[in-house]
Amino acid sequence: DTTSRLLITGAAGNMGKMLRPLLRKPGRTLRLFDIADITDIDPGHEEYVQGSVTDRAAVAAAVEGVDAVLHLGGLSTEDSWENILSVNVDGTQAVFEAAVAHGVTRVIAASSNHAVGFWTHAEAGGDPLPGDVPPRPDGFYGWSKAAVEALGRLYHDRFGIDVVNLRIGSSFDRPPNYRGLASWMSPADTARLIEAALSDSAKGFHTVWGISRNTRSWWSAAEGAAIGYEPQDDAEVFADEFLADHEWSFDDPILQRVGGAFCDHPLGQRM
Ligand code: 15L
Repeated sequence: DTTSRLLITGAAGNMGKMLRPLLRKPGRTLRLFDIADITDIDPGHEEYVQGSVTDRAAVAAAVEGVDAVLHLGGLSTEDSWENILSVNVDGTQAVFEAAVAHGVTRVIAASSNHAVGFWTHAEAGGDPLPGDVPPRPDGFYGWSKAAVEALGRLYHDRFGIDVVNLRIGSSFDRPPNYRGLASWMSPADTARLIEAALSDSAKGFHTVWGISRNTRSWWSAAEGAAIGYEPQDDAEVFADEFLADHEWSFDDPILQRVGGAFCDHPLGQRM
């Protein structure tokens, strides 16, 4: 890929922190955008623009002059309807609007498994759950991610920009809980997925699951493979640890639904 300047929104968040060292490469500058302070900039490879996705002028300034945007900025779990609308929906629309205004032709948007959280293992019928199942959000947060995916579709169809929606499972250093044996995406695989999403194979419009090659995954790998994503890690290496006090069964309400416990969390209540 020829991305010489990549904007990362939400660069001070969990994923941003994890990804900065992994996305650094010769000839590429990471422009980091976040409302929070970032004090450990690597001046040879990084620039820092402070601001909020809810500030359109700040978003426009951050987008100007980049080749691609990795949009991670937003609320990452359930929150009030007002906050979700302003940060995740308005915030994402501001990013797309700025991309069009400044001729940026690629946006990679962080969506989430919670956009389709109420799909069940039984409904997948023994097949991997495809990337194109209709939205079934499991809360206001998941609903905003379905809205983000649809905004990407709109900006792709209207303006022809390349859009990759990453329907992320659990992107952390290690699986956060036993559900993570299915939903985990390792840091190295997360970086691999983003490199694939920046590559020529990802031109057009794509919605891909963001997971590692987990033995227990039941979400489709096909959409990722189509853009050249080849995951290398498997959460199974953590199985002994997590299955010491849990039996693995798709009758378990946490495991039977894509969104797990999010499906039972009170709507609009901050997690
Ligand atoms: C998400 O969308 C959240 O941002 C993250 O914190 C995890 O909870 C993840 O989903 C998950 O489902 O594990």
